[in-house]
Amino acid sequence: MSVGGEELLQALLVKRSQQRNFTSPCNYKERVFVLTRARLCYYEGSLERRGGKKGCVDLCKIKAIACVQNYPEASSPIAGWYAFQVVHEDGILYVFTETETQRRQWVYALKQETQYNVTWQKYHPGLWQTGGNGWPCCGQLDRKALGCQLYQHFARAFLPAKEKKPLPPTPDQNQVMSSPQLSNSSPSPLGRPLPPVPEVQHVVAKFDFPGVEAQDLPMVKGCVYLILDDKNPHWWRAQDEEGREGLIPSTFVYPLTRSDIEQNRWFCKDMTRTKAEQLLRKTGKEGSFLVRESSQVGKLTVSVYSCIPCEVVKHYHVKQRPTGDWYLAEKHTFDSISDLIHYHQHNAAGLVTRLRHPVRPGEELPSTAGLSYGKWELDALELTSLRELGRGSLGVVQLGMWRGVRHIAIRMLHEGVLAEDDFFHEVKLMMQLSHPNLVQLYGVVTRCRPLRIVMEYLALGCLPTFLQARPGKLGSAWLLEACSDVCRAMVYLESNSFLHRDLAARHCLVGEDFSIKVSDFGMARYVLDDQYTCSQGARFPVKWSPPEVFDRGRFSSKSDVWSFGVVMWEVFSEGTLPYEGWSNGEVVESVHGGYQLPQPTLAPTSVYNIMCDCWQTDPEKRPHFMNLLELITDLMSSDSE
Ligand code: 027
Repeated sequence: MSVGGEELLQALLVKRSQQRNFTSPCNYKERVFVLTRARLCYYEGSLERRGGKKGCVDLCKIKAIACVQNYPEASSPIAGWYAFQVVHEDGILYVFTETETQRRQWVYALKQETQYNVTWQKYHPGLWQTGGNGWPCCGQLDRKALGCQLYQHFARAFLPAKEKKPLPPTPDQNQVMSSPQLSNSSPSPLGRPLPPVPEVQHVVAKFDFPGVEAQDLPMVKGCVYLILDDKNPHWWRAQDEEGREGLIPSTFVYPLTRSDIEQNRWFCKDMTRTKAEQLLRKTGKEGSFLVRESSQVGKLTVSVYSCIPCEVVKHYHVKQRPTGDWYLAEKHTFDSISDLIHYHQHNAAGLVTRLRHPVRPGEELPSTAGLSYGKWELDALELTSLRELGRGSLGVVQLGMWRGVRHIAIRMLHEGVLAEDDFFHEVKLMMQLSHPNLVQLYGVVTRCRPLRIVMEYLALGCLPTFLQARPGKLGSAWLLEACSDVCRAMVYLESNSFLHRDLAARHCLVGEDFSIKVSDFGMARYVLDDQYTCSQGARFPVKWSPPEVFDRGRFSSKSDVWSFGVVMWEVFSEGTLPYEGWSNGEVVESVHGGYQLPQPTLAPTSVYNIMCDCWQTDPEKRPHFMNLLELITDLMSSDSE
């Protein structure tokens, strides 16, 4: 086969004809398009019987590849088809595909093949209109008018993974990493310098986002978007390749500059050792594996499950030679981590088993802050109930669906249990709170009865029940991690000057990936039941309250800290009720006398000391949540690996 002659793609697509007379109506022709490393050519005939060559564009002459908005009349032969353009030295070729997937495939491949071309600075994202209508994107009437949008080389997103350097440390999760994978100095495979990395921030969609409201920008998984405004932490203004703008949920994307390995099915960035073990054991499949960030900053670990001859989870550090090559087993080294994993998917080569089944939790959509931006009142007709999850004093909680696409938890409020006006006023603020360890509030239904509160759904139920069902199974590393999840949520609330007021293990829920999320934050203020709100009441959470709260009703972040200590106790007692069998009065009396809950059997003294820090009588002496998180994180890293 001749150099560059290998066929990368071939398909029957539609091409818009290149009229010499630019004002005459256009017509469309079916052509067999063939992409090789050197050329994009099109032929008459069919895929089976390719006819004569009708045209060809040398890839080195291509200036830009971009999707275009197709605006045909309904009667047009290409109505409903997807368009892209090939801007080259001699003109523009418009090509139409029947599906979005096919368009993506062609645009992706073409961009990949032309990524080192010197590209045009500006192009027209719109489709040139014949009949005197000009460019729909900018309104200019001259076909040769300068492009109206800067051409971005998105192809960088699709470069093969070459992680020659260790991953940079990530000291601050919130700080967007800006270290480019490809520096200007590194030569490209073709020996030409790479174009400079743009300053603007691009992101890649982790999931399809169909868009909810007109203000939203629909996203396709794997496509790249330009961020125009990220001032709101949860809903960002973004632009797609066609120049359309709109809002996207920030949890659906990751920054383009991050390592390509994150796109792999087996990569679980934030997974800890204990969560990995639990997840892998749950699969019960020989060779289930995942790759995660090790507790040593900047390093990766491969965790593999094997059940032959006996159940074990092995953790292998991904190591690197001074030459830059990666390896798990000394004898087998690779240019990239992706290559390394690929090899061990087929060869055990020193591992307990070969890497058979990539495992990644959270195929479920991540939560968004509200179901769409600025919308807190939901339409009852868009909610469907599936089954009852549980009953509380406020009402029944049901598992449901929103618009048939997203699982939700719906709390149906009993009549008169909540100070409705005050609560619904506060909802707008509470919806702004968004954190991976908080159960997201999605919105409310106030236009019809029963009133409903719609929240994020967590599939494994409430924490005490989860713990009680697994006695002796979880181990103190897992329990400590559960505490750190709760603590992270509380650091977030404290930093937003938001008090929980009723933190207890029963208000913590467990997700599919075994992460813990805190719910019902701030709700206590709106409950009308005297037995719950008044510290003498039978339902007041005395067992979770410090003296200044049950004596004088003085809530503060430091009273939340006391409650957190009790939650730690509940966790390390595997879901046992604190002061079991004691009346509220007995608890008040004992705590006044200096009584503290005893050290749980599973809690090492280092952990119990943290609980006791939370139970200082003087609220000022209790640590902040941030200090607690540091203490817990220190114990976690000294405990494993
Ligand atoms: N809530 N509750 C659940 C359950 C419950 C839940 C929620 N999920 C609540 N978001 N998500 N399982 C129980 C289960 C909110 C989810 N099975 O009782 C109450 C799952 C599944 C029951 C026992 C596992 C073994 C707000 C807290 C209402």
